Amino acid sequence: MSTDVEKNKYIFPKDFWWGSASSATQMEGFSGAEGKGKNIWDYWYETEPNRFYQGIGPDNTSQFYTKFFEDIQLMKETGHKSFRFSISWSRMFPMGRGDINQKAIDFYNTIINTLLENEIEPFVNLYHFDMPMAMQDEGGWESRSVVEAYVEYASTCFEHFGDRVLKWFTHNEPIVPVECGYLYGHHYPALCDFEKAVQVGFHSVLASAKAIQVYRDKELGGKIGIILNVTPSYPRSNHPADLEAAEKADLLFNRSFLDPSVKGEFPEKLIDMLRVENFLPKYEAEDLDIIRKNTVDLLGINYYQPRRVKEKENMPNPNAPFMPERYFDNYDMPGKKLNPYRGWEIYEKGIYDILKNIQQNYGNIECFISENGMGVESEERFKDTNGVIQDDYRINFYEDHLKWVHKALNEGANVKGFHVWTFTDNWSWLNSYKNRYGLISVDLQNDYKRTIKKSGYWFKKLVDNNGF
Ligand code: BGP
Repeated sequence: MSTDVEKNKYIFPKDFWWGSASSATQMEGFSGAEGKGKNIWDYWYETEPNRFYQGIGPDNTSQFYTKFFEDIQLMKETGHKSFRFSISWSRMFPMGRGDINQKAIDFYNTIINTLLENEIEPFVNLYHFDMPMAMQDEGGWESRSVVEAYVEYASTCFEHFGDRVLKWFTHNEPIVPVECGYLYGHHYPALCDFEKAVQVGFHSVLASAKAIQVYRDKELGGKIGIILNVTPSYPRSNHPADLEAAEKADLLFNRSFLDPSVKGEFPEKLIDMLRVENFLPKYEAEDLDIIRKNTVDLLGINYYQPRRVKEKENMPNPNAPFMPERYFDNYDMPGKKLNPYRGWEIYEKGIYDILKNIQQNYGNIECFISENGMGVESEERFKDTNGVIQDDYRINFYEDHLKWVHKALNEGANVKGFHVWTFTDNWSWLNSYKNRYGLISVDLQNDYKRTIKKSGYWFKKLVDNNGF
């Protein structure tokens, strides 16, 4: 008689890190309570609620702040071996620095202890798009003093939680606040200013290196890394003009963080591009040395969609604000597979290409898939008579990506785990609750009631069998 395990084709190594990822602003709730200070999301919602889908703001999230006991039990039920959450900087330090909020320390201590009691390893991220408003008033990542405040905050987290947390991350997708906050208007302060964007990017890299340095000095015995959305840039064709466009997009959006984080230096070609355009950031003499000496131990890779580019066809008005798109046009591939709700292309092989790139060009550094997922609108339509959402599309999405992860692994990629985005349906920035990503649904109309979806049961089986 064949067992389940024998039937499985895609078996992963022992101790593979199966779990999910989340972020403070997207799940905690109580955004103006329990001593927490405002972050940019609280402020933005207060001042421009119309920007948020159906006017739902960051206070009205899945309420992990009070429901975490139930949630951690659900993690257990769905097979989690690890769970990534982020610490809210403005919950720890309501003003960004100075007075610390004891309730925040108690809260995160309880989360960490409860996870460990349930044999779920906490992976802790320090920054997930959530600048404290007091720090934004000082210029956010544009400002050097904010870099110092962040390092103080990181150091405090290591001191309080570093005896039990052995996997730390300095940032989640640090290119996103650069793009969304300083180029395309999706995050506060919603500017369009390439010079500031470059400075914000540089300071985020510097903040990461400085936090790594502080972590290492404390000799706490864990690992520290960064989480990047290493979206591959695929050229429309092999024509040299398309190849060059893809290389430029890759330099700006991927290698700007990947190279300094893993190799300790910015790519020469990127520096040249910025120099030619007169957009090099301001920095101090010792910064490059700090970045060189403090590279990551571990790389988290978030993957949702590829980037496709082609040669720039029409040159923009030279007097218009400088945008990265001066170097390339985005290319919409005909017949692409699409998640229509989020508007993102689904290209499973992208996850393999990233892993191979890390294997071949980044010293095969230890890495894991730190986010992958599919957001779907109006998921209630897939509820069965027992109220369970039959999200087969999500199961297929994960399996189709995991097959490529498995192939990379077989070819020697140093990939240690797979975290789905996300655990419970959560609040998605400007999209609020439009698209649901969870293994577990949250009913906003019924006291945030949690119900495991079909994908949650699938995930449990996946983890139990260590594959599928
Ligand atoms: C990633 C972020 C997450 C999450 C996810 C889904 O880029 O790290 O915070 O939100 O994308 O995107 P969205 O919520 O915009 O649909």
